[in-house]
Amino acid sequence: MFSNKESFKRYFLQRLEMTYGKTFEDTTSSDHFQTLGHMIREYVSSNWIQTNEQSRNNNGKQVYYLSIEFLLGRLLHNNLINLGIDQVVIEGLKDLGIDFFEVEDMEHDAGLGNGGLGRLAACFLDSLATLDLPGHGCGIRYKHGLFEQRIVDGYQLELPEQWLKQGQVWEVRKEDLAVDIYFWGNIDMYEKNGKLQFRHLNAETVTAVPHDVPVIGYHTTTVNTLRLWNAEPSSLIAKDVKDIMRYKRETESISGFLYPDDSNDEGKILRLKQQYFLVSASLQSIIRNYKQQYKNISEMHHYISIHVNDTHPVLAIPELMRILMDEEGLGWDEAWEITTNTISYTNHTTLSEALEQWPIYIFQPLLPRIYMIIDEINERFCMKLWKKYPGDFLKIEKMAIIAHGMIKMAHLALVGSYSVNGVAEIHTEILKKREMADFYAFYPEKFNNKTNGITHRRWLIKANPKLTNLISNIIGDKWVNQPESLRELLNYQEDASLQENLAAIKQSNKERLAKIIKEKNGILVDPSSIFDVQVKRLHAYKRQLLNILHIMSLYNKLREDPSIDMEPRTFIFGAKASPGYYYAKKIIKLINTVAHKVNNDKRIQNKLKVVFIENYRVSLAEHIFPAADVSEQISTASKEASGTGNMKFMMNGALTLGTMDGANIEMHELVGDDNIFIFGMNADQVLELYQNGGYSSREYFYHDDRIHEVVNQLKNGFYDHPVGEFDPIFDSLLIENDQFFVLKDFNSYASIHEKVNQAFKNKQDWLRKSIVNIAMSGHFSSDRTIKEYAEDIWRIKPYI
Ligand code: CR6
Repeated sequence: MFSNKESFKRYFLQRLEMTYGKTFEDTTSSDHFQTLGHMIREYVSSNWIQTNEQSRNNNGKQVYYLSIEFLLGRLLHNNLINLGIDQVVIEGLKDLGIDFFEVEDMEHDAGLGNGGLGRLAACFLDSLATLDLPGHGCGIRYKHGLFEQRIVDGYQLELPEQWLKQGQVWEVRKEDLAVDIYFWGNIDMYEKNGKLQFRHLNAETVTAVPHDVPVIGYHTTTVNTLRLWNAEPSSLIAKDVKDIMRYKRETESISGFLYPDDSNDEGKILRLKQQYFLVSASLQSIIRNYKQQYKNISEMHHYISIHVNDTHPVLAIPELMRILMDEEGLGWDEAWEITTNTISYTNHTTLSEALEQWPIYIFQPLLPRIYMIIDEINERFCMKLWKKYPGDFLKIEKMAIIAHGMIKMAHLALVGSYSVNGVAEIHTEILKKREMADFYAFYPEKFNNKTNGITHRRWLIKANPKLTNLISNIIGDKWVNQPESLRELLNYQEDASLQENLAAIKQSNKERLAKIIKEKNGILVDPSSIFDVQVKRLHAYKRQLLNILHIMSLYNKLREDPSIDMEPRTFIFGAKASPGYYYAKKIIKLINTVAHKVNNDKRIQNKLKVVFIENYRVSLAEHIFPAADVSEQISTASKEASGTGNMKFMMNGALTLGTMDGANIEMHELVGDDNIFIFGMNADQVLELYQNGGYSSREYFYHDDRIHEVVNQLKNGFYDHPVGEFDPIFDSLLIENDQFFVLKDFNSYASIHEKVNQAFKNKQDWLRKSIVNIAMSGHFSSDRTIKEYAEDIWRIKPYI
């Protein structure tokens, strides 16, 4: 049906009429989207079946990637590109008078994630399928994804997200593969044939129903599966209607909404329920599949790898133990051998507030059998520690999985897995040397680094088709399958016609974004100004505050002398703050307050504009990255584990202005000093300051006029804000001694901005720098990352 334009048009019209029973003229964009989506699903179904068959027949190892988040965004256009039928469809629709991009707009983003961690999982799925690797995702089908952000009077408001409202074209509900999950109740121990047995009594049962989404590889026949679990009531006999209603409500709330936290531990019982729900449903289904194919459960780890994305799915360790012992009848030692050769774990942060811990008093009643198993794992681990460090109570207490009434999920992950990786070189080093130093000494062989990556198919080929064509015209299209060969562009960095074409493409991408800003914000921005962009979650450590304070100081300078030498600048922000994160929401209000004044000040001759784009999400990001000149990656060094937005900007030719943090360090190493703008303290300096003290933010406040002025403006109503509005920000800087060194890094930040200002004047050299960045960005394709996971951690091979 997609072999050529004519056949596509015929099928499309036929399907449209059959489904909606109205004439073509009466159909809507939404009808077009639904029809196209269903056609694609049908089109891939034979490859989907075939991929499943392949994995059943070739006795190869499979990996299951367990993640509490998959931030997929939209799938239509990506699926078309991966299937190689995008042109047929776009042209075919055009013949029918339909604008494909209007149809694309009908798709709701699947926002089943907060930020980097969830988007990483989505990029990984794309790379796994494209590389023909047997790797599948397991997640939760949240009814409401990440909240929709509205900005009203400068403040963030949150609305429930409704991606499922019009149904989901991509998913297939598989009721026959549902499994039951047990919460609460008590464990009955009894003896049978001289063996201790465990039985879960009086449990509350929840049924997990899988909804499978095809994951389509790029120009290949591989179609892997993302299995999203929906929580539903099981056929329970309840006493009265009220009871049934309560049970139904509580059950459905398990997959009701995604927790809107990023880098933060959310200690809620519902969150724990979600975690166990995901893990138990996934493991039951993985083992059921395994047993259909192989007889011997003792060899499971040769055929299956289970990856836990951060600690949220770490209960996979005790759950696998439970199944192997209680259901498959293995003894502890054998079950432990299998488990610790099956599970691998990625750590995504060193922020201590993000390290999950559960109080026993909450955990034990909810998951009684799982608690018993964790307790036993802890006992045995502590015994080993005792052997190695006899008498060192302090160390054992520090490393124990259970201590002071709390269960430490990261410790459980470290003990129960065979591989532990960080997500950028510096991050892994910090884990080894600092945060997890004791564990590194005990299990040095488990630790390894896997620097994050992004799929260049979505973030370059889809998001920036003009740049894609330009690159292929210069170096051919080998880079599409081997992104590292983008390096060949280095030979053309001085090429005047490439530079010119690149400039024209950037310009047109900026015009497209300017149009969006006009429509959404009613602000006119100049597409020839420098687009300086910071888009990411709002968090103190990411230092959006540093950015806005610097903008305030630029504004002060301009007010004094509007004729100063300054390239016109448009500062663009996009960020959601966790609804309960009061401080982060104040920063959003500050950005909008500054924007309001600056954008309406005629005296500064449009040299400065500030825009906060509402409801930042994947589909918007696809318009933002290609339009950026400058990428702000300004976290306090040591705090950002990797970052992945930094890679998307780089791939689209923006120049990075950043600290030596996360993957910025590897970007710097690849492009060299001349092609990146680095500022501020490095991680060692920051960590040293945390450890030994000696920083006083007030000194910077009192001794630096520029800092003094902007910080005072938070208090003195300069921005026409209500009294006290920004006190929490003021206090964080001066009373709480500026935990993220905003004031300390301020001058260095302002200087590097001045350097950017000068560099932008030299158009040719700027474009050369931009080419170098694109050329070196292939290293950050998630294909590279996934190959490393596949070879070093999972030991899986392609199907074909
Ligand atoms: N917030 C890190 O902070 C990293 C991603 C993906 C994060 C970020 O630096 O790029 O994971 N960590 O590895 C967590 O979510 C815990 C993130 O997205």
